[in-house]
Amino acid sequence: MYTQSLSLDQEKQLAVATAEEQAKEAAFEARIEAGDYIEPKDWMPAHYRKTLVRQISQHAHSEIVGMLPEGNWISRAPTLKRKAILLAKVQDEGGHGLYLYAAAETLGTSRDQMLEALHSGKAKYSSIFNYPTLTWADVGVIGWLVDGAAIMNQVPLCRCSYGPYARAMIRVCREESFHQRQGYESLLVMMDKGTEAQKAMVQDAVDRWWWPSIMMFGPPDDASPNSAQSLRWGIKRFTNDELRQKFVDATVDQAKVLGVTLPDPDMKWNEARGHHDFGAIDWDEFWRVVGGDGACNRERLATRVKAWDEGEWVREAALAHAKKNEQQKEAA
Ligand code: BYC
Repeated sequence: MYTQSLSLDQEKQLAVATAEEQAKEAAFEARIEAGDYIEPKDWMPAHYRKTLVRQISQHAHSEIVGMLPEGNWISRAPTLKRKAILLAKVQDEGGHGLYLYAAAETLGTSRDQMLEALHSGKAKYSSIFNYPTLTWADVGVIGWLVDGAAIMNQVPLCRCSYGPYARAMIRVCREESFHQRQGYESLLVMMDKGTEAQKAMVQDAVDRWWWPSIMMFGPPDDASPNSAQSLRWGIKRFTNDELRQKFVDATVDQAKVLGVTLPDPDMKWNEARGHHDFGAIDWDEFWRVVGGDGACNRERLATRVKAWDEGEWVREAALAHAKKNEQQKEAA
């Protein structure tokens, strides 16, 4: 009665379509294998597109939410020089968000859709931005550790197989490296020339930001559902744990030069591994923060939603202006 059978013609068409899909997929895999960049108009598997939209849009959200913890200190920076540096840095982060939204849009998802996902809590952004910035030293430590971790994670993304993302990352990484250095330099000044209270403030900020910074790299490899496929497609070039280890190894000596202690009694050089061993990460805390229950999740999201709502008249005015220009051009 409910026959599902296809006519011979339909079966043939289906077989041809499947064979075509398979050929496209094989050609795509061969290009990935050869290290080619995939460009917006090229054929790509639906899952590759979806993975990129997920990662790039979440990266973009992280940049614009990442403006908030430091933005909190612009009006309280201790000198004109520090204020100018911080303003430039926070502005750069807004710019990074824009390059990244533009890169994600080339995959066919609109900026409005991406922002709706952020505002409704469906899309993630980096866990690190849900911690509060309690003192001026936090601004320096964010530059040193958070931007340092970001660079470690993002330099390999300059070789991501998707062209628009890879190209956006080149500029982002150049700017991130200035961000890292300004943070480290401001901490060096506090540790070299500061009072005992200022030095203690730096150590306290390191104590609070260290563990969240190494959580930024994401869950351990055996609990990272997306890594294997993203590595095969050349979206990611290293695993979460590999990048975390590189970051720990690079940071230990920087902490020594600075004269601060990393708050991990289990941290020690392991000659056999050629790496530093480090203590257990509190993954319950990580998932709690990712799940929306960190110290500042609600505040961060509410700030973004308010900015979006209050910016409505600006978006309307910009669209009306563009329309008027278009009409004037047509009339001329
Ligand atoms: N926070 O399978 P996994 C910056 C999620 S911006 C929240 O390993 P994947 C900066 C992950 O999304 C920093 N969520 O995922 C800005 C996934 O959930 P969904 C942002 C996290 O994608 C301003 C689930 O956990 N950087 O540095 O293979 C000022 C399982 O994870 C986090 C980027 O976005 C986290 N930390 O690897 C200063 C870089 N970690 O999506 C600094 C680009 C994981 O399946 N992104 N999750 O629901 C990446 O490199 C990768 O997406 C990640 C995660 C390494 C972050």
